[in-house]
Amino acid sequence: MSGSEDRKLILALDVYERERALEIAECTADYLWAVKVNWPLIIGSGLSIITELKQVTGLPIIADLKLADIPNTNRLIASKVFDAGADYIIAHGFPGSDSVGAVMELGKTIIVVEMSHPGAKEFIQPVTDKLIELANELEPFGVIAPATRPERVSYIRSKLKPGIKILTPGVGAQGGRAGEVLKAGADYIIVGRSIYASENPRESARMLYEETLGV
Ligand code: FNU
Repeated sequence: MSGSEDRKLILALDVYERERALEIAECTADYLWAVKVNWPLIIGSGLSIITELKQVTGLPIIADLKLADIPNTNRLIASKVFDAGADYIIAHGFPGSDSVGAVMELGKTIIVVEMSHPGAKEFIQPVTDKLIELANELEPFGVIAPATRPERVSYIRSKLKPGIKILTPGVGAQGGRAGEVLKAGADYIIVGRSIYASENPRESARMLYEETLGV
C-alpha cells in the first residue's frame, strides 16, 4: 500500500447516516486519497460530519457543494465549510469568476468544467471551453471532468494548464472505468455507489485502488 499522497481514489460518501458514513470511511481509508462529502450526508448528519471524518480517517475532505451563487453567498457558505475542516470545496464555474474567486480567497477550490451525467451535454458541455479558460485564469487546485467520457477528459487535459488537477466522477455506477479515465489524463477518480453500496466496501475500495496502480 502506498502513502496516501500517491493514491488516486476519492470516496464519494453519499449516505445519510452518521454512523454508517464513519464506518465506511474508516474501513476504506487505507485505499483513499480523500473523502468527498455531498449534500445527502451534510443534510443527514450535519456539518460536523466533516470534522469527524477528518479525525477518523486523517484524510483530506472535499466538500462537494457545487456552489453556484453570488460572491457574497458563496463566501458565507464556504467560510463555514472551511471552518468545519473541509480541505477543498467544489464550486460551479458558470456563475462567473467573481463567484468562484470568492471561494478561492478562502481555501482550495475545485471548479466543475463538465459533468458526468447525460444531461451535461445540454448546457454544460457547450461552455466547457469557457470554463477551462476560467480555470486557467484562476488556477484552482483542480477541475471536475466526466469519467463517463474519457475522450472529453483527454480534451480537457490538453487545454488545461499543467499543474491543475483533474478529478473525475462517474466511475462504476455511471459506467466509467478507472484505468481508462486515468490513462486519458485524470489525476483522481471519484467513486461512490460502487464502494459504499457494495457488500464489502473495503474490498471494493481495495480492488479500485489496485486498478489505479501503475496507470
Ligand atoms: P457515484 N458528481 C458526479 N458527476 O457524479 N460532483 C459530476 O459531474 C459531478 C459530481 C458526484 O455515481 C455525485 O454527486 F460534478 O455513486 C456523487 O457524489 O459513483 C459522486 O460524484 C458520484 O457518485
